[in-house]
Amino acid sequence: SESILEEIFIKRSQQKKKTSPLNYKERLFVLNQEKVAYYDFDSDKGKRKGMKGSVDLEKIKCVETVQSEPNTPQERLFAFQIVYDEGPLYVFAKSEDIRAQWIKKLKEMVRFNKDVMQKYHPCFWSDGVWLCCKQEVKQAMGCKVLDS
Ligand code: 4IP
Ligand code: ZN
Repeated sequence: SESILEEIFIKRSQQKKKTSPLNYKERLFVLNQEKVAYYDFDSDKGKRKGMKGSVDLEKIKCVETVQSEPNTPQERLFAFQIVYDEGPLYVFAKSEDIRAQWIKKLKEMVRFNKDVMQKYHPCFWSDGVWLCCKQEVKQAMGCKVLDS
């Protein structure tokens, strides 16, 4: 279906396996009516390459900013999270405005999903711990209430 928003973002690897590396990749993100998908991108030709992953909108439980850590590199200052069954997908926008635009649009589109979260983690899951609440289980209940 037709794309609603497109933007080049940096994303953090989701680390779906215990052995997955922690790294950051520049990807072209495309939001359409069904999903948010990210693609490999040829920056010279300015063209979309293969799809690397996607999240079905109906699976999304929360879309919020993420508090950046001290000494965060400039290109990762404007973080947001797309939370679904697999956990959080961390995405980094180039500006606060672009981040706000995506969060607003995504929130509108997932508002009536089942299992939307009443609580979330405002900081990163990092090295086996939630930096906000220090809980050591990835699935641990969020520590901050969302005013819906
Ligand atoms: C990969 O690292 C990339 O970061 C993947 O991101 C990521 O998949 C992988 O995590 C991670 O292992 P290498 O390229 O060094 O192998 P992308 O798909 O954007 O290329 P995600 O799931 O984040 O898309 P796991 O968790 O899938 O293993
Ligand atoms: Zn927390």
